[in-house]
Amino acid sequence: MQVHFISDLHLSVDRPALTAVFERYLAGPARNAEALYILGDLYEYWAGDDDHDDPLSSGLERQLAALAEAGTRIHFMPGNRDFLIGADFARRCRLTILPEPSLIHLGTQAVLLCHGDSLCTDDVGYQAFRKQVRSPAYQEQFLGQPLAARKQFIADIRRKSEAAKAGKDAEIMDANGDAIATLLREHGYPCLIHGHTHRPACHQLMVDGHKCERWVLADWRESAGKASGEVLVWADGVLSRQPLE
Ligand code: LP5
Ligand code: MN
Repeated sequence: MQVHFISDLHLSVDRPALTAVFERYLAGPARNAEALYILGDLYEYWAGDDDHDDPLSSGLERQLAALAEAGTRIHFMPGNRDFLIGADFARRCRLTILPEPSLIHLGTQAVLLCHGDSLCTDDVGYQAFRKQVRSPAYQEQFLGQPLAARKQFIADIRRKSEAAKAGKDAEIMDANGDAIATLLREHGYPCLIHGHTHRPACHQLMVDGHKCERWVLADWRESAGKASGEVLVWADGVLSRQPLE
């Protein structure tokens, strides 16, 4: 029995080789998993569930549904890029949307899942932005606008975000130790799996005398037409990283 974890694919029509890696994964290794957890930023951005008429989205939705049909339960947790993914997308892909954070069990091991951006508490500018765009009232107002206007607005945010990131110290964009400890304490000191920071690692830490592990998922990449990804696989009680091409 296997359980798979992926995040930060940032799929977009501009990265066809990356989409191909994901398609091969869905048709191949993912079929060995009883459950697949997608921990956010599956897409470069998501403007609303009505934004799916391009070949990228419609093809991927069919392939996710085919994986579910073949017996893999698919769970999606929103990232900071695709938190507008909603019930229509979930129905089309035959997946369930998980609240953040979510506590699951792998055998006897409790495992807490989150995207990871909520842990970056030193990034005060981002946390203020996050609070605003995660408000249901703000999202309702945004989703009420025409798709073209939403895409334009997102392009503007992305430009501003890239400019803001260029002026930030790398350290403030990493997960904060106190935020991690608080989250683990609140959930009974489980193992933690998250993405977002693009700093894949397995950290061993002590919280209130409890030994905990924090697995940070790798981001998927495409450069000069060559793409690669990674899946964290739980099998026989052990977590390990498997490269994807
Ligand atoms: O994604 P990544 O890793 O590159 O950067 C993030 C933070 N940036 C973001 C913005 C997204 O990348 C792009 C937007 C995605 C579209 C989602 C749909 C939104 C539609 C509106 C919803 C109702 O998340 C970046 C972090 C970085 O992670 C590391 O943690 O630093 O945060 C920023 O750079 C944000 C800036 O600090 C402040 C905000 C600038 C944008 C201002 C826009 C003003 C409009 C007001 C709307 C609320
Ligand atoms: Mn992210």
